[in-house]
Amino acid sequence: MTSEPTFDDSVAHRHIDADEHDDIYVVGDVHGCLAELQSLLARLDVGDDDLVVFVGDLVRKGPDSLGVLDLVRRRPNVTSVRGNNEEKLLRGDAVVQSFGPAEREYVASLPVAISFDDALVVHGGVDPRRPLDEHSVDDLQNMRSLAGGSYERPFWFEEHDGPWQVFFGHTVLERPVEREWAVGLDTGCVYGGELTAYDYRADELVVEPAERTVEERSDDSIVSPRSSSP
Ligand SMILES: [Mn+2]
Repeated sequence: MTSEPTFDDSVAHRHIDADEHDDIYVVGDVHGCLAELQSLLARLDVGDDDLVVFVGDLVRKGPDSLGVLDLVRRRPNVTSVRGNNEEKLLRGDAVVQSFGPAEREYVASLPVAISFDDALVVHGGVDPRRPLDEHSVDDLQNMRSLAGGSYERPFWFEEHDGPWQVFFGHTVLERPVEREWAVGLDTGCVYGGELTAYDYRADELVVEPAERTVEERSDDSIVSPRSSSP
């Protein structure tokens, strides 16, 4: 598939021409873990012609939301989709004390979906039972279980079979999800796991271990991916 994905009018979408970039990296939930993000970006050796796309949840829970946001918004070739934690800020359901109007304006400017080639980056995921243009902002930011309960299997990424290769965060994973049509990158850095990037051109994962555990998370809300279907 070469055409751009189409969305409901309420969903802000940005399409990026992959040909304008050399390396492309997609990075999992950062949640204010600035030190790990700096280490990861140094390892990736991101240049001006490369592209870095975050799956959202740059902020909240971790030690330095402001530092992470500053790093991302300063560079034109670094961008992010809006996660449910950014959405909470915009809706007034959460506050980051260090944020002023400029930070809030930047968060509001972030799209809910970013696409390039056949890749689609959203925070939560897509519902394979419905066409893409029938997804709300909430759907794309919070998608997880297809069974109703938050952590009840099957998860959407176990059923999704294209045509978009979806990169996502939101669901904290024991290890990254690497399936043909779904790549899950939230390996719980803020919970003492790792910060994970996917190198799109090389088709490989780059993993930065957490320096410390900032928040505790119960094991039943950390998902262990099943081995991929053939
Ligand atoms: Mn998150």
